[in-house]
This record gives sequence, C-alpha cells and structure tokens, in this order.
Amino acid sequence: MKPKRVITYGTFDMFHIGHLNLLNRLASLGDELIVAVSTDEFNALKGKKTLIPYEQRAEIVRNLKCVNRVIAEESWEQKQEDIKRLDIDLFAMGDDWKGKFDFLKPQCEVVYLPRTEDVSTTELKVALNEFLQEHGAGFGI
Ligand code: C2G
Repeated sequence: MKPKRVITYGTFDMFHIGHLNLLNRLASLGDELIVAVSTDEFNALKGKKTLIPYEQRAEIVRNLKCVNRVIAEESWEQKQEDIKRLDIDLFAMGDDWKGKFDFLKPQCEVVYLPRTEDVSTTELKVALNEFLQEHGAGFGI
C-alpha cells in the first residue's frame, strides 16, 4: 500500500502554535508530510518581509516530529510539478487560502483547514514591539 503523501506550502516566519497546529493536523491526514518553505526571494515576490532567514525557517520545520521532508518554495507555479514529481495524494493549506488552489484538484485532493485563531506572525511582531517598548527597548514603530 503506497504511503499517503501530504504537502503544504508556507513561509513559517517566527514559527508559532498556529503553524504547529496546522502541520500536526496535516500529518494526521496521511503517512508522510512534506512542507515547502518559501525562500527569502519568493517571499519578496509575495511582498512578504520575513524576520528569520530561509535556512533557519526550513531547519525549524525540518526538525518537527510531524514533518518528513522540507523542500524550497521558489515560485507560485511549482505546485503542479511538485505534486507530480513527489507523487502527492493531498494538498492542504490553512483556510485563509480557501479556494485559491482548487486548480490542483485534478491532480490530488485539496483541503483547507481552519486557521488557529488569535495568533499570526504579524500579531506576534506587534506584541513583541509593545513588550519591548514597555521594557525600554522598543523601536518606537
Ligand atoms: N496558519 C494557520 N493559523 C495561523 C497562522 C497560519 O493555520 N494562525 C497557516 C496558514 O493558513 C498557512 C500556514 O500556516 O497554511 C503557513 O502560514 P504562512 O507562513 O503565513 O504562509 P503564507 O505566507 O500564507 O504562504 O504558496 C502558498 C504560500 O507560500 C503560503
């Protein structure tokens, strides 16, 4: 029986419980979980400024118990190729992406899972800055 292979894509900057909840849920949907981590160059394309460089973001994700393999996400277009090349059965994302990747349905199952409420990299940055301002090291942004 071929192992059921799951893939997801993301930046995973300032890794937090929302990321972990998603990856643990995805791991429970199959036998192997592959995570494509956005490179710094691709994030620039996404208009996303990351705090943590790609190598460190990838290394953190690679070390999670629930993750079998990490690949680089370098373009919007690579998903179809990845699904073929890696023989993927299930593509899944948090539901802020709901519908955006339905074009992959002819190739594999497509699932959008509920996001974890009240945590995001942006909220963490705001909270951290408020903390630093309170404790005298804020950057006044
Ligand atoms: N996520 C979540 N709950 C949160 C925050 C994030 O479930 N509180 C999920 C997102 O829905 C996404 C994954 O965690 O599926 C990674 O989130 P990001 O790192 O913000 O990824 P993003 O920038 O959306 O990149 O080609 C797809 C893109 O690379 C996705």
